[in-house]
Amino acid sequence: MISRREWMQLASVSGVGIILPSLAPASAAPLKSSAKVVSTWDFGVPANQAAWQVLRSNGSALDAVEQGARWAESELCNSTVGHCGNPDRDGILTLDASIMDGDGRCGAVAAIEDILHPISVARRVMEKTPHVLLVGAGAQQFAIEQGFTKTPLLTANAKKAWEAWKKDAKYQPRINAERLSQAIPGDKSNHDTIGMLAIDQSGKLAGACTTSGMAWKLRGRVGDSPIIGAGLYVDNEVGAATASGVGEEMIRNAASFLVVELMRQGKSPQEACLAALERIVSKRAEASKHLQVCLLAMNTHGEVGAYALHKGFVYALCDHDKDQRLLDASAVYA
Ligand code: SD4
Repeated sequence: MISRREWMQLASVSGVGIILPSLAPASAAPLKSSAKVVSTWDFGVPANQAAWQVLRSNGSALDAVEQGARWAESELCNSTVGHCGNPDRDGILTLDASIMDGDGRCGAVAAIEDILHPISVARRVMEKTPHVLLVGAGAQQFAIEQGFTKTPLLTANAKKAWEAWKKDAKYQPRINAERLSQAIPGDKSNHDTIGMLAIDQSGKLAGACTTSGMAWKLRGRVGDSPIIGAGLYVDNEVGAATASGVGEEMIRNAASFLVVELMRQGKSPQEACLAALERIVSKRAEASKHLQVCLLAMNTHGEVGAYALHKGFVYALCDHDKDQRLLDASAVYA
């Protein structure tokens, strides 16, 4: 197993289409059809690997994206996804997640505290309740009822970063702050969410999205990631889309739903992502120059496309045992 550090070193080479090592066990049975998993950012590579283990053993896309997202929530330690995430401006770490099956079922949790795997709670919301979205204390109560353990998650580093930030607390989202090579304590590292889309061997789609949201957000702020249609949307008849970046823009424009609807009208995933970004720009042209929005889409044929407002968005693709790639997305403001 390649360590996260090694993946990140590969990623930092940052070329188009870096081919990464084979995932196939020597005795693996051939795949029946073209399963595929894609996800946002460079940590998508190892997260895809977790999802791929499910897809290649003929598991469902839904199980695959849950496993991929779980990897990011607990195995990754960065400031914007899962247990190492930076807290809100009151020093409290809150997590957002959603999951959606291509048949239209979906579940989500927002602003949940001290639960390691919000994506699995989101799945329980989908499967065990008549609801779609649970928030805050209610989401945590439901998780505990479902057997999840309450675990204090805020790390010492995240607390230190928050204390440093408080000294000059001006909340200012930054473009691609997560791509800075060095993490500066108190830096406003605001973007980084894993959005993952998969198609399984039977051609069914699913998606997952999980994040700690924006560092130093107002207490109670919910981003796009747990909002079905904003941070994630999946339809077995058309395709799937997910998002990363400043969530308010995705919510304002129902961005993931918009991408899927544009694909339904005949656009390729890439064209649909671009057209959705053009809509975002047309609504808030000035703000769009300073905010990052990243869209990733896949259609039912397994075609993948991505686009961002600004340069720096990379996504990971795994489509058969010998082909893991990290790709640079095109940008509106190149
Ligand atoms: C949010 N979209 O909470 C998330 C943050 C993010 O890359 O994606 N960062 O707004």
